[in-house]
Amino acid sequence: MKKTVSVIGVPMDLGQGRRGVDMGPYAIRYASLKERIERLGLTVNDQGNINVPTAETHDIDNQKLKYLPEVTRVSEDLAAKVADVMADGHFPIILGGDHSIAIGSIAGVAQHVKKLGVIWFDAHGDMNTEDTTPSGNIHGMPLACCIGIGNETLVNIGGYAPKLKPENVVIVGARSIDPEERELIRAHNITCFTMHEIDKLGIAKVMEEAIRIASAGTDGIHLSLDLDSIDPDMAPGVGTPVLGGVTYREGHLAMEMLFQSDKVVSCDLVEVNPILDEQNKTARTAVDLVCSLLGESTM
Ligand code: 6HN
Ligand code: MN
Ligand code: MN
Ligand code: MN
Repeated sequence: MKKTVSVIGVPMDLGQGRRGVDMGPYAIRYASLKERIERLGLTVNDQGNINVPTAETHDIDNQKLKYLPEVTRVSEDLAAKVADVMADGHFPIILGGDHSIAIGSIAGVAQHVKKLGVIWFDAHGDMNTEDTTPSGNIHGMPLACCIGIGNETLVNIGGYAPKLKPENVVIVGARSIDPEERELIRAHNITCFTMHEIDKLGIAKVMEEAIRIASAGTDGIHLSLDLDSIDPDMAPGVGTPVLGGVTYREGHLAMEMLFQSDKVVSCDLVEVNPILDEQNKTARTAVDLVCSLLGESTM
């Protein structure tokens, strides 16, 4: 585990339709992110926020991919920032914002860790392209962009593509996948552990497999943690909640196993929307989980 953590906020709400997720970085900081990580003996370097344009100042000029120019600009800025802190030897924690920010964060990480695996904790697949999207919302597309399919501009953020090999990508916690998205996941041979597998095999077995697949032939794992992977009882403050999610304890065991693997090099915490939340519960869950990822133990 690296000794310095760099926190990068991305107040992004242009990748989906519900306002308030732009306040996610503030909500997560307010849940004592820095203090909690410092208690683990790590140094925390808060880099502040990446500048994100306000929705009111821009038109949705493309119904297929809403706010494409704005999301592109933010993704490029974020990729550069993440690459910079990785070059300094830091562990980046990127605070969303909606999940479209993973396009930029992974572009930055994979610039350093060229053979990168990803564990995508999510109720959704985020594997839509501009041809399959039912919503036009870019937060439903970041994983597809990272494996090199979909909109050309988004696929090439950071000036290179693809960022990931599908064989090193694992989705965990899925329970709401669009029909065409399912076809893409299958066609690209991406491993997807849905809630069905978690119920049946148990989270320990699922994570053991997920870590094995994401680390096979790679030099590190990026964790993209969408808080809607967690059951709405512990994470109600998300834009697209889905019943029947990962429990609080399952989430913790997953993070503890990732810590023990010593493979994780970076992570995103996304989709925390304080306007939809109950007394910042979702941000607090996010902080609890990331502390487990960084080695907080129960005794
Ligand atoms: N997320 N599959 C839906 C869409 O609009 O493409 C929902 C995506 C949700 C994305 O939660 O990050
Ligand atoms: Mn620097
Ligand atoms: Mn997502
Ligand atoms: Mn999701």
